[in-house]
Amino acid sequence: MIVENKNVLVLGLGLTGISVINFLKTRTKHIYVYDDLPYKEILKKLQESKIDDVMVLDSKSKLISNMDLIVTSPGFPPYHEVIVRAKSFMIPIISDIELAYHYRKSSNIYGITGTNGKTTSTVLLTEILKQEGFKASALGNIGFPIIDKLTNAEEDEHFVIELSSFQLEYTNDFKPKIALILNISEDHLNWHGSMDSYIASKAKIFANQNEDDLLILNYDNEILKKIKLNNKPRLLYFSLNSILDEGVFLRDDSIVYKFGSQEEKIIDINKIKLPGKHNLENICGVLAICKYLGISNKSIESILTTFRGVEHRIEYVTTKNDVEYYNDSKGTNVDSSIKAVEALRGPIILIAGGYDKNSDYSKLIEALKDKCKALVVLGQNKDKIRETALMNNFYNIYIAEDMKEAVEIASSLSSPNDQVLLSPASASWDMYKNFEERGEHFKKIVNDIME
Ligand code: UMA
Repeated sequence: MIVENKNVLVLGLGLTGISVINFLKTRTKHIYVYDDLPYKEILKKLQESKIDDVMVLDSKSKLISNMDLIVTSPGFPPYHEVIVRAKSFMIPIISDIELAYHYRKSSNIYGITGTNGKTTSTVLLTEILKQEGFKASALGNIGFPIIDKLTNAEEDEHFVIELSSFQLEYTNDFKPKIALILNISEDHLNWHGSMDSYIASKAKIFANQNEDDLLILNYDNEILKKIKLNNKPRLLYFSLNSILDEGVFLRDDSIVYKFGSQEEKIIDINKIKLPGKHNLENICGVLAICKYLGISNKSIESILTTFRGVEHRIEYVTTKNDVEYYNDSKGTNVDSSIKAVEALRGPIILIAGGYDKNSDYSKLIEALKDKCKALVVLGQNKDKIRETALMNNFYNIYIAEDMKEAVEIASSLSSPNDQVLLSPASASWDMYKNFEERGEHFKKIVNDIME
């Protein structure tokens, strides 16, 4: 057991930190906490969460060197002063994922990661498991910290865990029974420092797997096709572009599963309600898990013919004057926004911009040239996106000071049959608490304007 009678420092007092403190309360010797917030706000947060009996440290505190363990929240980058100091004292640093894994009550753990599509795939798999009669929960980066559920689980409960690269970075022993990596493309470079380190964090999802575990990879993603496996989990691919010897792939209009010499049609793609090619990829990845677990095609079909996606991910908001409005606030990186643009039929008026993650927006501009009639930019990186657009010969650009102005400009530029899409290709942290708050604000403005 890793926390009993130890001095544990918890970094961050958000969803993760609070859940970790509540877990540690009855187990450790002393709990210390650190957050960049002003001291007054830290006390307020602790009070609101009914947490006492913890000691608040500042970043220069000498006590940091006395810690036995640090449990960090995913938002803390590796270059954060406290993390750097802790490393210099050789203090082990883990994420809540690692901590929860050591105290898990069930081993039915399915980890889903990837640059895009994690949330949709996590919800989809959970719904299919429930339809088949299993007790299942969606946890992790989706917005529900895992520690409480995993440590109070029934043995036969199933956990579908959405894992971000931040959460995986600080794992050592964590091992899902099934790991799915949907895709890898450029994201979070300001946190990880380089693409190699981002890929290395993602690869931790399978680092401890062995022949009793399953790893599912996207055969169409060049990075995943080449990814190095030092261990030997059972490997299964999925693909939209290739007929595979084994795995889940498209044959004509059907998704099929091939295993050994047996090939089985799972579902006709025309019956699927989730829009977009990128979602077909997510579905194939999820179906690889389902077939491995022996889930019936009846349960799969019953969900896929009704499931239309999750909030903030290419979410249809309303139609006014024959113009459709879509909220894709979860489009927090370039690749994710390209997928949203590809998923809609067009013509699109795109609202983009927010907190820059050291991204290159030229690929986004290339992708929107054929389908977008105008681009409205806002947020911290609005000038950077605008300059990239101009350099790439896309000229119909408008600058907005806030979301209300962005929606007003987009709406005034639109004509019947157009689609207005909020897909920022950026994080929300310059103007909002999180992407949910940004998406809610967008939807409210759209609906208010419509009235
Ligand atoms: N904080 C600091 N210094 C920092 C960073 C954070 O002091 O450098 C403090 C903040 O003041 C705040 C607390 O830490 O009090 C917040 O911690 P956090 O940013 O780690 O956020 P949590 O509330 O713990 O939420 C985290 C995930 N957030 C991030 O990874 C940034 C949530 O994912 C996740 O749902 C939740 O844990 C439960 O697992 C959100 C996210 O944006 C949705 N994820 C990124 C993404 O999807 O792209 C990775």
